[in-house]
Amino acid sequence: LFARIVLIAGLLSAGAAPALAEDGYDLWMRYPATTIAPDSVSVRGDTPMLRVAAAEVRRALPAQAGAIVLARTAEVADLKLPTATLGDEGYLIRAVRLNGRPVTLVTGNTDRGVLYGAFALIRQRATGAAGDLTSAPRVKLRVLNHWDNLDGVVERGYAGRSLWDWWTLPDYKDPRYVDYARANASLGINGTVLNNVNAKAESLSPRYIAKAAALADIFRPYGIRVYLSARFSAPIELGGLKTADPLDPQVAAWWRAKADEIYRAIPDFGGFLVKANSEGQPGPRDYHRTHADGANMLAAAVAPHDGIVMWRAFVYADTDPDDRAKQAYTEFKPLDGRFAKNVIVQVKNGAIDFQPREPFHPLFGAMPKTPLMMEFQITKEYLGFATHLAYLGPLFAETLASDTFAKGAGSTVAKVVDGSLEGHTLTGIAGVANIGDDRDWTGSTFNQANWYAFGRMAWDPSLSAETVAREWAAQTFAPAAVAPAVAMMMGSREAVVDYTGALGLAHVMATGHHYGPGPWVSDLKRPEWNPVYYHKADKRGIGFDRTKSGSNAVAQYAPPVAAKFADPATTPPGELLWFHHVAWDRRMPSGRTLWADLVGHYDAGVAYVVGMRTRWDTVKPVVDAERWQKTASFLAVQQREAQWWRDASLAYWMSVNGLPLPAGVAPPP
Ligand code: GCW
Repeated sequence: LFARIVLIAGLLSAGAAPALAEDGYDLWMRYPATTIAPDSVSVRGDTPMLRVAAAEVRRALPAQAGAIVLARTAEVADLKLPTATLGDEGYLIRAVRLNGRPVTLVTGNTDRGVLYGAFALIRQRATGAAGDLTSAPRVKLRVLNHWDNLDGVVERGYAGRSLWDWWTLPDYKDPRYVDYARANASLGINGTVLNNVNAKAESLSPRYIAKAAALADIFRPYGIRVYLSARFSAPIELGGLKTADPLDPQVAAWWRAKADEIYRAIPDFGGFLVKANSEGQPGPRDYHRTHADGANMLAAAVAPHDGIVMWRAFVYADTDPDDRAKQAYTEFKPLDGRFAKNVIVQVKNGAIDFQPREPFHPLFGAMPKTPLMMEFQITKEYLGFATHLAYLGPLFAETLASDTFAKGAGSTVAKVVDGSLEGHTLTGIAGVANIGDDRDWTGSTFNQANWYAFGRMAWDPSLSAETVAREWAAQTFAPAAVAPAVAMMMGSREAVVDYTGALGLAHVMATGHHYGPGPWVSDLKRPEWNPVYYHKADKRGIGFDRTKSGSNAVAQYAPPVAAKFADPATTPPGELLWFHHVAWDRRMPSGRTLWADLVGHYDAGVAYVVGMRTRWDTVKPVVDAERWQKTASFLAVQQREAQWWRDASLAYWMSVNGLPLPAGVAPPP
């Protein structure tokens, strides 16, 4: 009892503000204990969005923040600010005089611009930056995809169960939904797909529409629109129709009525996301129709309400067993120009499936008449789930900076995605969320950085991974921990590449759960389920020949890119085995053989993890105990498992190539 009294007395004397959560619940919004006097922040206008913007600033900024005014540009027109470039989501932050008084003005052409400006001001102050700021997003749809099932299980989710408590919605509104919205708004994320792309028809039933509407109501003031994944066969399952054929008028009418019903409940509903004819999901091809037929039929249903359809290009069936990497291009490229105006095709960053490294997807740049949106995977299905530390900023940046050469040099994936290459205005980036109901949202502290980086780079695809890492770390840790954290983060994804299989190896993981090594797996029913199909290691060499002498997947790229990838000498070493079957004794740019290089990469990956542990030890005095310990424990797991990846993989490669370990490398225990 005495201890409790002391504790309570201590809390009281610490002031009214709540202590920062050591469990990571506050994400990068770890606001100071004593905040700005409420009347130092004034708002011109009164709307739900302006109210939450002001509330956030009041909550976030320290006492000495000075006077702050939030207002739409129309309210401060007399200042003649340069607001033309802000569009309807951008913001401007400036030191100005209003009514003779110096203030920091946060403005935008719309409430939404003001909201994003408010969060930008908070970020600016928290990261120690200063000065005027102008920014507008380069991508229109910045969307999370939740692979959340209606039973609460998150497919490929490693942070607990779904945030959405479908059981108590729509009546009970967990306050956590608001914090979710705040976190997303702080990054400029403006859409969320609530349910798994492996969708159940029931998610479109009246019961679930009401639940989704409750979430939409909560998210609306934060600028976040709700979308739903649609199961293509829903007209059969929910509507009792005999078919889901997209050209059947009854089917189209069913979807129109369904869209009308959804928009009655959610007037700003964003639209549908669809996975069709992939991994057993139903789709238009079941009726010998094209993806365009399917997408356009749904697009017509939402068009009267300004809705859109995000149609995924991840088509994975047994139609092209010689090279799975070619399927999406083969099916979609011929459909360029045949999609309705409100359809955007959502393409994964690479042609296989979110591997630690993949060359950019050949569809980018190949469908000039069709808006393409990027799909990144924030959840680390193939990069060690929540336990391994892998900062994905470099992966996102690498893909976005890749040059498609679609219209000559400089035709980067970023320019395809932001629409500037072909003049598209419907643009988007999706991220498969890593969020669950764990206290720290993402299963680990450093996984929060991946959510953060996704949002920031969706807003501005030209941001560097390091800038974003620094920003995140500055808001997440004490100043003394920032540099060590950033140093850990920056090479962490490459380390995962190294210890899971470098030089362009892919899909060498264990079956099903995708955790840990499995390059030896060869007995699964379909050829392309087996890792041996991807690495094709034999006595002579290793790698997938995707040149003319092999599957010729290189031909799916624009000629200069195809030429580069067709020749092992000009293929970047990091993608070598993706495109070529290479002799074990081939001389690499390093001067060593391929085999020696590969072994070196495995070792480097393990060594990097050891280095992260050492760095993390140095910040122990400045990181709270709970977050420090969880990360330290996970790093220990990561080291053990990096060694497991290396040793198991090397033992297998040695059983294939019969080669000894290069000198200087310790044999697996
Ligand atoms: O990466 C694979 C995953 C599946 C996922 C699928 C997809 C949602 O292993 O779990 O299903 O991709 O992207 O549709």
